[in-house]
Amino acid sequence: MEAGKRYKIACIGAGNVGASAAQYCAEMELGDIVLTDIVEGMPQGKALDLTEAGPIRGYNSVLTGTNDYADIEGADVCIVTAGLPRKPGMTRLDLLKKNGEIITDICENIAKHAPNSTVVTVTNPLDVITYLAFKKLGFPAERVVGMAGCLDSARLRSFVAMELGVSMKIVDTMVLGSHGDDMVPLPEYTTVSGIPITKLLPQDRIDALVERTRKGGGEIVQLLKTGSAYYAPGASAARMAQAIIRDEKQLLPCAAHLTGQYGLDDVYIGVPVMLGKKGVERIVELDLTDAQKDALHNSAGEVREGIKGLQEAGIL
Ligand code: TXD
Repeated sequence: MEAGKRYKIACIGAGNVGASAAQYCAEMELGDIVLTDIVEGMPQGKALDLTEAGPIRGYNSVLTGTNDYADIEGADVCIVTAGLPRKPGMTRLDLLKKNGEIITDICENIAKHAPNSTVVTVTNPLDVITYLAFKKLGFPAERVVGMAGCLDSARLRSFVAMELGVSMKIVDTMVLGSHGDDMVPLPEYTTVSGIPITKLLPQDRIDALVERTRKGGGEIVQLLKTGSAYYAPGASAARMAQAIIRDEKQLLPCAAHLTGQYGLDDVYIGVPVMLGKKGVERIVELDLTDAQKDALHNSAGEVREGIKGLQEAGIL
């Protein structure tokens, strides 16, 4: 963190996750925040509403809303949540193409107006979209990183804490792989004050918590009936922005560009990443069991399928 510098965070997509990320960034006073969306008035309204919460919550971030990408000029971090939800009758591939077009347009604008920023992608399908963003932005891979593992691990951490009746603050975990059903949780790296949960819980309970994490997004969708999770996703994106802006060198699970690590090349997938002011400053390679390695490779296979879909559609 440079002394005296005011940082700027652009939340591109001011829907549920984007606005929630903006709120958490403001609460942590990470910098000034620009909410951007195609819907006229909505980002402006949310920015004003969040500004009016400032005196009560005691933050001094300046929040603005806009429909004009020129306003993201000079952003240090761009959090990209823009996209469309899947509509009835739409296949996964239809959604990928639609969101692929949206992300392509956004990346052109980020490259033009915030060429030195670090980009945190959130839009689904996360790993494929992050790869697309990396290709379209033309930024070094260090400055393009995807948010999913932070959320998946936060879910597992909260489930473990609830199960054991301990504070969430003392539960830590690492979740690898792509976002969704193909995630690869690592129970032996899931600890309570340093004690692996494999020593605290029977295998069937660990399996149940891992399964609940895998389906974590769906559980919320079912309860909400309309829309999907946004508090924890927003908090996770803000957590990554915090690690970057404050140069924390935090080890967080993030979608990063692999170039041979874990035996995978030229794909984005969730791995432990050291996040600091340069973005992805290091990718940590853990010793995995053969089953975990296979699961990670399966996960990467799914991501490659998505990338192929974008290539066939002429988007990549
Ligand atoms: O772990 C993760 N990565 C995720 C991902 C966790 C939760 C949500 N995840 C995905 O994030 C979700 O599947 C979506 O793809 C995004 C955003 O979810 P959110 O719940 O915030 O969706 P909303 O509320 O529909 O917001 C999307 C906004 C909406 O306001 C649109 O008007 C806007 O995106 N949008 C655009 N903004 C700017 N520019 C363009 N072109 C654009 N198109 C749509």
